[in-house]
Amino acid sequence: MASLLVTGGAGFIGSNFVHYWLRSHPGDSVTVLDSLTYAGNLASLEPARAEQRFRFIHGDILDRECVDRILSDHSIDTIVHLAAESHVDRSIHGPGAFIQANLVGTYTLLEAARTCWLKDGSPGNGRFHHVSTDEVYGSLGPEDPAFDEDTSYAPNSPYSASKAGSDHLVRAYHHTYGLEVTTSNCSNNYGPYQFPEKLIPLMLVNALHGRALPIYGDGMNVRDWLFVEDHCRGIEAVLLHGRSGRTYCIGGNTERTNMEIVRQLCLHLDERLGSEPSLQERFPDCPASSGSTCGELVSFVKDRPGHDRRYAIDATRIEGELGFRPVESFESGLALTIDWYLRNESWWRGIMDGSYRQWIDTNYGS
Ligand code: NAD
Ligand code: TDX
Repeated sequence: MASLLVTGGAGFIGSNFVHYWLRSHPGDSVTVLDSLTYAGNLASLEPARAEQRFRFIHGDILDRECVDRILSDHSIDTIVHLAAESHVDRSIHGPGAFIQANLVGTYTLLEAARTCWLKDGSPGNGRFHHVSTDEVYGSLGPEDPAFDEDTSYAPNSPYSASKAGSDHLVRAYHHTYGLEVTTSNCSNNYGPYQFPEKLIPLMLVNALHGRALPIYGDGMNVRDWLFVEDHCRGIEAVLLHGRSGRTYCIGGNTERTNMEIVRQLCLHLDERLGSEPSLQERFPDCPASSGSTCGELVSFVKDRPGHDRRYAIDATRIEGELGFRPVESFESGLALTIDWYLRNESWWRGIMDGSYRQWIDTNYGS
């Protein structure tokens, strides 16, 4: 029986990971440490909160005492580190928070793990898994081969630079101190519980309200999309079978331009709302509710500064070594995602109208 600490477990991927792990590993316990920034949402953990094997701790990965206490009080043997500032646009406007959370936060966790697990300098029983991103490798040209584990680092945004720095720290703690670590660098995720500032949920929520769909630049930037539960399966494969000290790239083998993503999302919504009167009643401002198309909401806006053109992952290592392959296609994953947002309106409404934030400030401090 393992005792996991999931940092950032109230965020998008973290909450999906917690649900996936509790479901798939009935003997394990899961402790979440999350400071509940604007991106953290306790409602995303609601289904887990009834489980005795689950505990939520409101705290910051930068708080060394708090991390030390958790590691020893709950005999943590596995850290799955997801806590981070994660939105590229926010990193452009305010890089400081990214350096603190992503770089200093990862350093703080590594120090705590080293102190707890390598007490007498000999290898202990703990494993530190670091969840990172393909953005650390920079931007690809149209004909370039996809990123793999040997691609040189070339981060272009304050976000990706802070993640790159954290990857290097994790590597260094393995080489210098012998800490048992693994790192995964994943492509763009989408799915349930994603904060509606990222491309897919933002476009979805805007389209339902008949608001503009803001496409940066020419809309031809390419991302490699992976359904979030497949990412969770990939992390699981690395945790269970990955080699210590090794890095694994995880991708969806699904390169799409942003325009293709938005077009497909619009077609899907046109079909659902065009044929379901109950959805038309709930979302009267969506063009699809009155026989028109969501595509008419597309609006080209000023490009993101330093906008990376293309990301793609070559997942040969994780496929060959660990037998991991995504289960969902982009089409099935997108359908699941849209369906989830339509069924869970109260989740995203609470974020959009500020009532959730008020509740957090009252109960947990701002
Ligand atoms: P998210 O922004 O949805 O969630 C981040 C969570 O971390 C939030 O719950 C937040 O409250 C928490 N957090 C932030 N700073 C903290 C701190 N100092 N102490 C404790 N908790 C803190 O992010 P996400 O999209 O779920 O991403 C999770 C991880 O996966 C990140 O490390 C990100 O870099 C990486 N990643 C994300 C994607 C993607 O497409 N979303 C792809 C590859 C890798
Ligand atoms: O309104 C928008 N319009 C638009 O054209 C938004 C929010 C995004 N975009 C574009 C920018 C990107 O080319 O869509 C693409 C995806 O944007 P984001 O959802 O912001 O994701 P990205 O910048 O690619 O980064 C994501 O994937 C890698 C996650 O946010 C990171 O945390 C992860 O590491």
